[in-house]
Amino acid sequence: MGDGEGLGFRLYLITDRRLITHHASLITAVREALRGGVRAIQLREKDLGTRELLSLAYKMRRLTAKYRARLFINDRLDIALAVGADGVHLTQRSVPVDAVRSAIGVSPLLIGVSTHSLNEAIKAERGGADFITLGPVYRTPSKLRYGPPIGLETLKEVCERVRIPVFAIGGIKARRIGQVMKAGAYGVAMISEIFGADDIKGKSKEITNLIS
Ligand code: 3NM
Repeated sequence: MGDGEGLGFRLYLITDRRLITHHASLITAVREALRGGVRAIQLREKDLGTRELLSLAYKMRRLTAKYRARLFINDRLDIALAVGADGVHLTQRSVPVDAVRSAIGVSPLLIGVSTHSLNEAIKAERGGADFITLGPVYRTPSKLRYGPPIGLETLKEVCERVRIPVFAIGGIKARRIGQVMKAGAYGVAMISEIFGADDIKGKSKEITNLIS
């Protein structure tokens, strides 16, 4: 994938069903985002057991396929393969990217990796990641769970040092897209800006217009 040609999306929407307050369900909320132009969804519902997650993943697969959007499954290669997802998204605690890469052989499954520093970004690229998220760029409401913000300077440095696409993550809002793209990000990954919006479809449209 090298320079990112063909990835097909610059907005990477990550799920968190606990944030869905204005919609009946995560499925409804994701449908609104897809209607607003989102082309890649990462299913990330870490508290669900395997069977529940699998059942939700099948639903997401049907829904995203209808909109020709890509589906990624957080951490779980087994579930990604079972539902025919487009990719798996690995964390720093997942099975390492090189092991997943060799396990999937010639499969076209895409591999995204969450990274938080230049060192992790370089390792992910060397291990065979198709793309990375890098963050948190800004302070996120989620209790600094992802560590202190790395800032725009680190984002810029990583974007200069790796060739695979870098998605800025962590506290990304519509008003900050200009600065992260200027720092060299290929795209943005977000949760609350979209799933916390009253109008998920409208917010998705606004953001896809800003980055395409
Ligand atoms: N990963 P929001 S930050 C899931 O830095 C996630 O790797 C991060 O949520 C990382 O868009 C983050 O609401 C939360 O800030 C992103």
